[in-house]
Amino acid sequence: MPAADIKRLLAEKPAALGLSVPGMPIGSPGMEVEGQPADAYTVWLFQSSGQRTPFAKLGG
Ligand SMILES: [Cu+2]
Repeated sequence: MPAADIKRLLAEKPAALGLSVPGMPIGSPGMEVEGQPADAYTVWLFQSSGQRTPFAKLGG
């Protein structure tokens, strides 16, 4: 997950448990593959209620 999203979470301090990027999408930090285009992926916010909502949409 991009550091910018973690910084945004810490700055905004929503009532949430944390962020997740499931599935190790190509092009996410640490998952870059030379010669392969980045996947589109979503950074999910897990709320204290147990619901998840999109926090950021990246790549693609
Ligand atoms: Cu990976």
